[in-house]
Amino acid sequence: MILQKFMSGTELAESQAQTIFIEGDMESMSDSISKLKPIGGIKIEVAGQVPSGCSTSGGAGKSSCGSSAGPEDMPPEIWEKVKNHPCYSEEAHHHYARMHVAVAPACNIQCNYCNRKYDCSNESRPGVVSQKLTPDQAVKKVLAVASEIPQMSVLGIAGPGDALANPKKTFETFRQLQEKAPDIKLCLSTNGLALPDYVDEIAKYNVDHVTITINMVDAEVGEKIYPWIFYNHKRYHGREAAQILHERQMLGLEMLTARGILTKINSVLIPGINDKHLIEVNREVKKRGAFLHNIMPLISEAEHGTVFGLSGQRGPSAQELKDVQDACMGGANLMRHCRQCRADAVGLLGEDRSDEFTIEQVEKMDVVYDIDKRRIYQEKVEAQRKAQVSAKLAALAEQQPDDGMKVLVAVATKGEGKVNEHFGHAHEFQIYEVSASGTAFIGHRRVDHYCQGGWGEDDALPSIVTAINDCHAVLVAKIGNCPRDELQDAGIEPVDQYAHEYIEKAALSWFGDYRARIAKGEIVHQERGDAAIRQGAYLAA
Ligand code: CLF
Ligand code: SF4
Repeated sequence: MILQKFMSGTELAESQAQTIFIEGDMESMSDSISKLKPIGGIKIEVAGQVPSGCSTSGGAGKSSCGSSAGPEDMPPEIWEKVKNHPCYSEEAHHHYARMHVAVAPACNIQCNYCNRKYDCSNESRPGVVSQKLTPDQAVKKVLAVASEIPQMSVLGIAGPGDALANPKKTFETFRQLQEKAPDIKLCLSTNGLALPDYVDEIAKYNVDHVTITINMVDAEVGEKIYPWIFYNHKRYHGREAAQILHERQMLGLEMLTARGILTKINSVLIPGINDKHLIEVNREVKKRGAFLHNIMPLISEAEHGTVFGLSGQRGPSAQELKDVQDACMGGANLMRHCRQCRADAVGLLGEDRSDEFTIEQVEKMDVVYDIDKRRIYQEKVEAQRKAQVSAKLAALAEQQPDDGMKVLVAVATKGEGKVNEHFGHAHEFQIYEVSASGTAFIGHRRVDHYCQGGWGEDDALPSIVTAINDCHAVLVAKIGNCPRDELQDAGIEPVDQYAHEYIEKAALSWFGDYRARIAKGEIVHQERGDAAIRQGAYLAA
């Protein structure tokens, strides 16, 4: 069956078409999910239960907001599932890596923010292209990566089309991996159209984590996002297409919840189309047992050839994204550390080591999958995590009473939860909201490298300042004099005295010092402005 791609209102040439494979009542809610306790004041609901509303007021100050929850916030069996999943646990994302294998090229719907010359934009930034693999190649690659990167804990299938529009390849990959690498968690991402047909198979292969992209719960909104779907051998358009997609997404979510499979909902924030509507989406998915809600910015450029890119539909600013996320606090738990990975991503979130594992390189590798070596390494990671939490609690104990002040700080890190990256080497900054009551991860900002092989790239500096313009300080392992001066001129304090310390401890220590300087009259606190989310294709550093 041939499904053509859609681009700017016209069908693309048959030669660019993709082959698709389309095959194919609520049970009682699973014990595990219905037993979830409130997380940071947020209660996870299941269908049929009355929402309890929000008892929190915002991100900062809550150590266990959303996906940053810890073992004390949930039943042990849920913690076991999320504790080393870098997407389902914000804390884990500093320490554990994921990888994707691009075995799923076809798709069964069209989104206006997608041009499928590139990867599925539901998990990826637009404009990136992954190397497609057969299931056998994919399995070999997973074993190779897991041997080289022992903290690689999750294998996800996230395109480059839709995992469930390619069920044979997706499930054959999972089947082999379940046998050959039983310690690796399996994860998939889907638009949800085919989901109800495959829930049994998802459960059969112990896929514990499923992401569904849900951008609307109202077909009137949906018809502005989805021009068509292909369902039951027929193409549907407009509102009818959006209505079918919506019903299938809700059914699929309910079926997964009933089986105790953790679900994450991805929503692309499209200003003017679904920005206000996402609160409703958040409420509806929470009712149906979603574990996490990941609200991602639309990235839209004409060069991507998407309907939105060509029509000039813009993405949100950093403040607009944060405002929508904050407005959803009290609903389904929020994920804020998504990196919109490519369909063949490898490594920690925010780093991309896919270039080290092309299929040509993997074919030449002598792979020895040593499960004990991986376990020993991961035990060291757990010790490091505990030290990170202890350091944060100690820094919190030293704070003066909370006077309501909250500021953002940018952090340069290359993992392990530490301030351990040079300013000039950072290709992203992690953003934390800090108050005397705590720290909250609120997002990341991609930037161009400042350092280009030994010298500073002055052209990159204005774009870095724009990306972190809402921050009061930037915490780095090291920084040169030139960028230091320019950051200070822009009102952003460069801070390197907490090099190689844990991030939360460093941020809290700087914040305590900042307030002390204000109290002494050495500086005056000023509000910061908005920041820009970088558009355009991601180029691996
Ligand atoms: Fe991949 Fe997605 Fe699984 Fe994670 S990614 S299939 S849940 S293993 Fe993670 Fe990447 Fe964001 Fe996805 S950061 S795009 S949320
Ligand atoms: Fe593109 Fe993914 Fe939407 Fe399919 S589901 S059209 S691959 S963004």
